[in-house]
Amino acid sequence: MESIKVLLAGPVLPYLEQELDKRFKLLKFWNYPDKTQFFKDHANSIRAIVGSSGYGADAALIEALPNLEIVSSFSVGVDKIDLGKCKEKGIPVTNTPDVLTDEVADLTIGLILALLRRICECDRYVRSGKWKTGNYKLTTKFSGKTVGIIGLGRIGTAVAKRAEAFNCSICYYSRTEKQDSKYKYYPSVVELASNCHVLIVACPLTSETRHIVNREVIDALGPKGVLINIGRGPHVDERELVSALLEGRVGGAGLDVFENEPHVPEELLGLENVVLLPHVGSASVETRKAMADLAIENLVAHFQGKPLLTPLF
Ligand code: 8YV
Repeated sequence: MESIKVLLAGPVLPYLEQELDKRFKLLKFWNYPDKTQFFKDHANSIRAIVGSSGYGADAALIEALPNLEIVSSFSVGVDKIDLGKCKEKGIPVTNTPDVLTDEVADLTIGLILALLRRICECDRYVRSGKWKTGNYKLTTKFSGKTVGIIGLGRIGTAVAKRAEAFNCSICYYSRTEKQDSKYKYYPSVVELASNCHVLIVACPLTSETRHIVNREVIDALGPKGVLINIGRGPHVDERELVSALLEGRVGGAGLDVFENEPHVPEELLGLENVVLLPHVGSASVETRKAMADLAIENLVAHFQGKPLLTPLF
């Protein structure tokens, strides 16, 4: 397999880069600034692309590689891959579901608690020495609140289970009602937002879910509600969220993802009712290793002519 050319779309976990490099002829796309020359030298011989949540394969890249056989993503979200183009060309796409579900769900609960109980703010209060002279602010209870989840897939369901342990009532929005779910279904995101305290975005990013949290949804959530985004930045109309936070039209936000990562709107940096994380939902040693191994195993299976472990198609 050492002679099979695999294109790594962008920098990823060093472990994944090393392990790919051991097994394949790995080409790191960002190491070739002269793309014209790169395509002249390698376009006909690249057989696989490895992508991630940050770097994928758009239609132009897929078209440029006539012998591309597979795209393996080191992420569960595949919004950076042109799935339509892959389907059209019969190129299978794999991702890393399940192995990161617990990690992302755990972080979601952490983000809710950090926001409502002001954990980060309290930490800053102690570090700055203010505890010796001042009074800390009271916070908001999480247990027993109503949690609304946009997208009741693997991650949404894992978050729901955890929130149940906090005696929360759970409701959700998804395109269709889940017949086997015990949670309350709302057929619109606005209705969901009007009926919950904590609104969580946990659906895949597609053209239909882009800006699924818009001004109307944010206003429906209101000053007593908080938004948690562990999906993708573009799920939320960030300009509208920033205005709502500045104007006090929404209670707060816990954000692991942003529209233009790693750029975070300047206005958010000064607010105490937000918790801002650098897209770390899956970022534990254990989980990132499991994701990397799965991304590699999918490639190995493909080149050994075996069934793919986690194919999208
Ligand atoms: C990324 C993620 O994979 O799985 C996803 O969709 O967003 C993350 O787990 C991770 O940031 C590496 O790109």
